[in-house]
Amino acid sequence: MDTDNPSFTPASVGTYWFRLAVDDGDSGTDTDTVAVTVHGMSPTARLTASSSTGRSGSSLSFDAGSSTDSDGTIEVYRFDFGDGVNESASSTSASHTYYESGTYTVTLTVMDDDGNTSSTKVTVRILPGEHNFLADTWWLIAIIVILTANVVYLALEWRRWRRKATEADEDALEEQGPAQATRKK
Ligand SMILES: [Ca+2]
Repeated sequence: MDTDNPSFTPASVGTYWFRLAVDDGDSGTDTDTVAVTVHGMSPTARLTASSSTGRSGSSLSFDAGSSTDSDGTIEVYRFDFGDGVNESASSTSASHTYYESGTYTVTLTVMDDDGNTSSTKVTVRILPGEHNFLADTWWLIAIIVILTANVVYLALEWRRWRRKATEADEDALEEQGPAQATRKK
């Protein structure tokens, strides 16, 4: 190549040797050699969570399917869920259940067929597990219902007893004579 600034586009991964030879046209020559290792293009990791928030005890799913490698293929998807659990797979998705509330950083690392890696992160917030009001408080509701039924029963009994007592009083007064009954009333 007869130029000061030659360029070369490697077609594949590997080590390339470049040799420079100079000649001053007057029997003066020299050469130099340089090695260049071509690693290939790094992949691009892309990660999405099915939801940015979740409940403890419920599963969240993660999708790495839009990750790319411009000059090859992605061989390994490694999901680190941020709670000490991770999994490596050739599948582009993973699901995970968190058992404690908090904020977790999920890291996806992808590796291409040349061994190049790339990472990305998403953050998910885990809230305490969902509580069912009736399931949690049925015993309290039962006590309130029983107490209320008792109070209503006692109130009705007391009214019936009062009515009976009043009727008995009236009967007693009528026996004593209408004059006295009128006066008492
Ligand atoms: Ca690549």
